[in-house]
Amino acid sequence: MASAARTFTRAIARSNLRPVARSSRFAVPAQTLRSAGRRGYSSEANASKSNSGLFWGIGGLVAGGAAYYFYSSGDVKAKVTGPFVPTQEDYQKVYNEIARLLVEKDDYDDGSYGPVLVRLAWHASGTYDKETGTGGSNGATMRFAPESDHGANAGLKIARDFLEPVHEKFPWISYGDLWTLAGVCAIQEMQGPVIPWRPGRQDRDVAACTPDGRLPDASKGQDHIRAIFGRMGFDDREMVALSGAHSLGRAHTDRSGYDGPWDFSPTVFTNEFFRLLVDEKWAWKKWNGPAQYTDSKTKTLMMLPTDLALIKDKEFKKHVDRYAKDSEVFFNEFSEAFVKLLELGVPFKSEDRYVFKTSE
Ligand code: HIF
Repeated sequence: MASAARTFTRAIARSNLRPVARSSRFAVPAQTLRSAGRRGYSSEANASKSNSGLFWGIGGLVAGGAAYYFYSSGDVKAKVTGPFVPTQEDYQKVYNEIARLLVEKDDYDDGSYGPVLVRLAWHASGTYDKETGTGGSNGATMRFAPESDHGANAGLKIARDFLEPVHEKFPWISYGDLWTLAGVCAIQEMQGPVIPWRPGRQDRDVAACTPDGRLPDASKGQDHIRAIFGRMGFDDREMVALSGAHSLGRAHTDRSGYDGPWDFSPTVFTNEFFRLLVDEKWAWKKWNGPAQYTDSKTKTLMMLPTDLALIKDKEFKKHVDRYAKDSEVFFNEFSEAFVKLLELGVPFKSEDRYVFKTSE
């Protein structure tokens, strides 16, 4: 299956796609290095107004103070006598391990677990309700039924299981932090924008599970998108920016019932989703499955009814056009919106965010 990813990558190389720019706000050095064809970079400084300066600071006490974890990894020999307080360096190790597994386990879907990790991070976070302050990635309640069985979460066990060995290796990290960090890692490793991230989620028990129906229904239109993402506190611009994540991955008939990828490079983060929305002709797919669109030219791509709503609605369309034209603007605005998504409802103790180095 890894060859499928390569096929897609080759398809990009063959096509006339514009080069993908990375977020200048977060990653000017990255952009330079990536455009020179290199994979690794460091982008520590200038992550955002609120996080300039501190990247090696206190990560917050782990596991609510109840359990103390001690360093047992080979590289730290000293006996630690107090509670383990992870630093950015420790979280970078978690990042590196996820990145390593993404490369190692390439026999899945289009050659990467990256997209399904992004979906896990988003579904863990997207249950947030600003009125009640409930839901969100704090708690990682998707570990439990009924939330794990909610229709919208079908298939996400694959992502949770993928991350289990990482949790075994770094038992001090909460699942909420692990899942969101994995989403950040996946986006960055798939050549997306830098996503500054901060720790602080604490796992909660089954009682904190959110009711079914908080995640979006793909068969609906713009009113539904505004209702769901408005409940989380997003505005139109942010809703459209987030939607660009559908440049990643695919739909599966045995999960949502829908079928197919949104673009020709489902393991590379690009602004292709927007370009295809405006450049291609989309028609209803003729099949026995749920109503979805397919591109008239190749009939190999797909769009959900909620995706098409982004060009049917005038206010949404303005942003679709902006992002289709300018990948750098999209990368910047996506990053800001995704940071916000992952932080909804989390009682952070620190304002400081970490920017992780991508793998070499
Ligand atoms: Fe998705 N999304 N999403 N989504 N999504 C699917 C897959 C992915 C919606 C529906 C679906 C967002 C918003 C919405 C990803 C990331 C994000 C699937 C297919 C459906 C049906 C699932 C399957 O069958 O495997 C709806 C209705 C949304 C509101 C408009 C976010 C913005 C785009 C918030 C977001 O980040 C990713 C990644 C996938 C691919 C998963 C995979 O396994 O490849």
